[in-house]
Amino acid sequence: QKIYNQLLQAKLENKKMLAILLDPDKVVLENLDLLISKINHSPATHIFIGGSLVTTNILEELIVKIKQNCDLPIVLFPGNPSQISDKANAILFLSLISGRNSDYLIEHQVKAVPILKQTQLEIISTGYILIESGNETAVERVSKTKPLDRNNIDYVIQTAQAGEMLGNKLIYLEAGSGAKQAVPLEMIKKVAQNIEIPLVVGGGIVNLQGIQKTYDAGADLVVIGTAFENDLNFFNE
Ligand code: 1GP
Repeated sequence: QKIYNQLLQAKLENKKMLAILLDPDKVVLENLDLLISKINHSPATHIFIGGSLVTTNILEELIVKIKQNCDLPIVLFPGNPSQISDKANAILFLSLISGRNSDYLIEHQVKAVPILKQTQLEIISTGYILIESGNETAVERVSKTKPLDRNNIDYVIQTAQAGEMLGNKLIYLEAGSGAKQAVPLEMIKKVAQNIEIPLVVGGGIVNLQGIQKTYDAGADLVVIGTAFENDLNFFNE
């Protein structure tokens, strides 16, 4: 439980963490050296890898190449059980607890077990909560679930608390990749106040001020995907 223990320790010391999310389908392997050098010069503490339609071949090649030149822990953020590779360090074992599609609540997880049993991956149980963000995001489309109402903070708190009571080790508030609106700061604040486990927030955060505000609201780890993908100098701002 090395990576999770580091997350707990960081939370305890109020050290904020940052994950850069790489979608293997969007990474151009020829540009990987530059990408890795930008990551190494960024404040990132973790690399998350995942996407909606990734094949394992690209995934493994990408992880191996990153590991050659980068020491950050690599955490899988899979859309389905085909996106598991033992080349990574850990996996967010997600259950989409905001949705009512049993495939994403438990079925994919059951199917993933025989694959996971053959790996040494650290498994981090994560309550994944999709929040309405002003546009239909890939998570909503692929999972065929409705995001939670961004104005109904009480229901989101209760969902997060249910995840914690079920044994989730992390709660991830997700607006969706490329979201028009990020998770509301007031919601982050209230959820953070009402759970003990670390809080991950991502989706639609497009500048450094947005990251800072998300931390100030109570997030322990922020995920940045699209903004860095579009501009490798994002962190030089
Ligand atoms: C998506 O939370 C992540 O799963 C990151 O979203 O691409 O909008 O940064 P962005």
